[in-house]
Amino acid sequence: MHTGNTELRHDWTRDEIAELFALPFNDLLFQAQTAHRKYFDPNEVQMSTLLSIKTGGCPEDCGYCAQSAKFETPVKAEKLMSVEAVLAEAKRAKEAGASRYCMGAAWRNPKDKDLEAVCQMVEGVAALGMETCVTLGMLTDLQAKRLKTAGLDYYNHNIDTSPEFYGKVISTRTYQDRLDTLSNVRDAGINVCCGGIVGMGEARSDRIGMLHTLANLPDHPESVPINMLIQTEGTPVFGTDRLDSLEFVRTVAVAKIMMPASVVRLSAGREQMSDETQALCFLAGAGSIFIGPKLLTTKNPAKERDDALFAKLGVRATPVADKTPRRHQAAE
Ligand code: SAM
Ligand code: DTB
Ligand code: SF4
Repeated sequence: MHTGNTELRHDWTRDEIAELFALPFNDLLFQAQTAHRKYFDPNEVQMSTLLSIKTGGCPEDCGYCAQSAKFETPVKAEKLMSVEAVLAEAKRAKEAGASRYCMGAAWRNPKDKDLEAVCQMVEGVAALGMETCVTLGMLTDLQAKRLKTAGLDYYNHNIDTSPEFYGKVISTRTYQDRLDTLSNVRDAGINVCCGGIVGMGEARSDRIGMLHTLANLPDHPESVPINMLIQTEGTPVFGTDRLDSLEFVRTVAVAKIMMPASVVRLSAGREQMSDETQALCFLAGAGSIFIGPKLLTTKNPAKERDDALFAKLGVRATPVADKTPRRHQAAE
């Protein structure tokens, strides 16, 4: 049984992961916080801001997503934003304290012409002194290389859930499609941001299966977003029972123990979470969040609420100039 040493493992069994999930809560959180401290400053949280550069009208049928054209949701399809408009938003996010700017597009995959516009956005955001991240759907190896030459720091592409549950949520592309894009991103030398969503009606065994896939990739993703499902009326998963908050915290903690050198991101769902749940997520090793009033199409906590929470917890933002979270030296 793994006890939180500094070795990065890629040979986790599902039984071992189930044992971690079943630990008494205090033991689990202690182990996760201990693992976190080997690599990160425990009072620093990296802050990113998201922007939907191309909203809605997506041809995919991801059952959780308000942007799919297959479902009747309140989200209206829009065109790709102009480079100037994106850079103006990025500047505001930097002034509000974000060190990374993440741009998302509701595409199955980018057309080469659109990719050129995204590359200009990446170059412009990097020139502002922020890290860059984009999430554009599936990429070919050439497209991944093109993004790398534009200076892209991170590509977000989630496996979303376990291989078994995946087909219950998405039918228009396969788990293997996701893995192929991740491998193209990795081979291009771009940092990988890959995680998933919980609270879609999956079983604990699916959360185990999801973390099993992530930690057993040839390299752990540098960033592992754990999203709590945000329910939108009209999507197939709308009306699913809300996942217990402590099970969410457990998922963050197990992710941290399995991938201690990765930044586990407390991603979608903070708006609906209590301060106490968020504090437990930080204790469980979440080292990164989204700030700003909006995620892609849904609400994120207001600045006043976040500032008050960070002050109460003594949490500091990873400085913008630092760009990457500080890692303790001995650990790698
Ligand atoms: N279209 C691209 C794709 O799917 O790869 C990029 C954008 S997509 C919105 C990025 C990720 O956001 C999804 O993979 C999913 O994990 C997450 N996401 C989307 N809708 C969500 C929701 N309602 N609640 C929580 N996470 C969500
Ligand atoms: C990720 O894992 N979570 C972010 C980001 N990657 C792109 C997206 C969350 C989307 C939440 C629903 C919305 O705002 O539309
Ligand atoms: Fe499209 Fe991405 Fe939403 Fe799936 S998650 S429907 S690919 S925007």
